[in-house]
Amino acid sequence: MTQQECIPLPKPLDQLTAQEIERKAAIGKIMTYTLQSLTNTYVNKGFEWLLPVALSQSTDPLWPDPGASIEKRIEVDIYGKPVRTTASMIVHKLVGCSTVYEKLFIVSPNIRIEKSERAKTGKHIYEFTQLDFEIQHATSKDVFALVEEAICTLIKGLKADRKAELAILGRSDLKVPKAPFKILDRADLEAKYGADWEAAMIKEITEPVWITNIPREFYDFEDFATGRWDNYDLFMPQYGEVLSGARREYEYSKIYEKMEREQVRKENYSIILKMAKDGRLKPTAGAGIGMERIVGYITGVSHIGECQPFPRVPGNVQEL
Ligand code: ASN
Repeated sequence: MTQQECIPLPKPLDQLTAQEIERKAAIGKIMTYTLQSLTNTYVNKGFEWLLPVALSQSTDPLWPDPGASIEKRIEVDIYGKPVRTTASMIVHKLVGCSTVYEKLFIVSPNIRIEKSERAKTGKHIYEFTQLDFEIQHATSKDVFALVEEAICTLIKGLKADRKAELAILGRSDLKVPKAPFKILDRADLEAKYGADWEAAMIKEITEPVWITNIPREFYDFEDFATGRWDNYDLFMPQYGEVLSGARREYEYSKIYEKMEREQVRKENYSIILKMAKDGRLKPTAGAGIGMERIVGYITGVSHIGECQPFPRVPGNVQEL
């Protein structure tokens, strides 16, 4: 059996032993501290904190995305109209940031019914929460600087204020990263390590790194002249991805062309298309920090479902 196949799956609350309750409580305290520290950083920088939605006609297509493995999309009728459960609030972010809220964030539940075999990765859950933010007229560099500050402040704070919990979790050696983080190009990594570049790169790095230029959904900015994508993922050493985001497309002709190319259903994105056509979609940049992923990194759990009070492990449906 490989190491991945023997990852112990997170248990429901009522089945935890006394020792497991102590660990779960320590993870809970780290999650609370993380939510407070990250949201403080954004609020203090003038971001508006929007409430999330669960059902919309338009949600993230999650396509084409080399990392996606969605088994089922949830669509129901309400009031005679089809709505989908939120896969991410990217569309809401683009519309909100182009109209009322120049800098915004949402602590948003995302439902992605991952294939059952993804239970083994320890990094996938079928409902997760992201701190999803967007900034008008921002560049990728602006996003890098903001996230680096938010993460370094968080880890520094945890090391000072949550020593006991980090000790319970065997994470007293957690390192405060050194900003600015390195920026690497996905194409270079692919050339160096091949298709499985992620796994190889994670093992080698000792500090967080930004990976740019990843072909994916229509809303991430692609330079049609060079084929380069102005988007990014943040990877933590010995762990993996904790954030993804981009500078965004805002020109009608490019968005239209990409939707055609990728066969995205245009009728689900009519607000985006209309606003872009009218010149009302603004250039923005943003990203989403996976809360269970970042807390999973900090706490060193073997499955990120352990960071959820009610674990959402692919293939495992519990009473709560
Ligand atoms: N939150 C991501 C972003 O801002 C989108 C996603 O979760 N698919 O680009």
